[in-house]
Amino acid sequence: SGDAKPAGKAPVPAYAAKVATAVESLIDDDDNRGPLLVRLAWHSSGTYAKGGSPAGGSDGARMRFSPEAKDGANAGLEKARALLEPIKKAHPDISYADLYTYAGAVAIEHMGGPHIPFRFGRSDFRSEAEIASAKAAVASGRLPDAAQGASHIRDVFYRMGFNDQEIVALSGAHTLGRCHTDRSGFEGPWSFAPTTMSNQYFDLLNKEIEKPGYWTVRKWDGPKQYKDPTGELMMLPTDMALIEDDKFRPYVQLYAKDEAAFFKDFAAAFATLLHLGVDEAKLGETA
Ligand code: CCH
Repeated sequence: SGDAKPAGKAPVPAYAAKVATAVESLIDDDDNRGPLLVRLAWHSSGTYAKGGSPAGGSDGARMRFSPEAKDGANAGLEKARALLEPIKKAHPDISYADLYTYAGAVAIEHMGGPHIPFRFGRSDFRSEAEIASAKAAVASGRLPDAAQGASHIRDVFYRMGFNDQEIVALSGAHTLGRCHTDRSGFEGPWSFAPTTMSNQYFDLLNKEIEKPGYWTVRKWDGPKQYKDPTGELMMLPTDMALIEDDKFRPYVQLYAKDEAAFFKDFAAAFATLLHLGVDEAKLGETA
């Protein structure tokens, strides 16, 4: 018979829209959850090493188990995973690995950002032992250290396969959310609207270029961070590195001027990030 379809990519699963709605209501319930979900998606994916052994990345949802569950860089993300647990219970067919990344994509769009192209198909490890026997355990140290500078940022993101423009675009996620002393040791939000996706982070960094001295080192007991003239906002040393570095700085200036360019570049780079290390053959159609 002539109507057999060639084997192709799996269609977007039927649960996708319901999961998206459930994630959106989590964000609407409590303003602080969207940024936390974006951080979960990023830390799930950001362990990737091009050509690395283990490769890392979001496939497998290893953050539920040691060593990633205990990585200090992931402090606070147990809260994000707990928030998503009822959604996993209600939609058991979605893998944790898809859920942890998809929730971040949904959160970006629901907070006013661009649509993030997303493909389902990741699978889950079921235990620490299974991760160990697959030699897939990723030791701590692959996620960036906020106390460092441009060369460290390049080491980490080049390892994932990103270029300078993509590094700056991805960093714009810091418009969202805040630092917590009991998680990272740093304190405060980067922007005045931390639950709205915008280019405000770049606008605030650009103020330093236009008026040097806008950001100053905060005098306090905690780790080195910067404060703005209002004293309400903060920047990390890695954020300031984006304007100190000659190759990063032009992208900060571009995105400060042009939010549409930021959204377009962010959507592309964040989509790439969420799919790093996932076998192309496992991934379905783009949602
Ligand atoms: Fe980030 N980030 N991030 N970040 N991050 C923190 C919080 C968020 C670094 C350090 C920190 C990205 C890149 C970097 C988010 C998204 C992204 C915190 C505070 C630190 C420290 C954690 C706490 O205390 O709760 C460093 C260093 C880099 C790169 O060099 C990238 C890339 C993304 C996403 C695309 C989001 C969102 C948050 C807010 C989380 C919240 O709970 O509000």
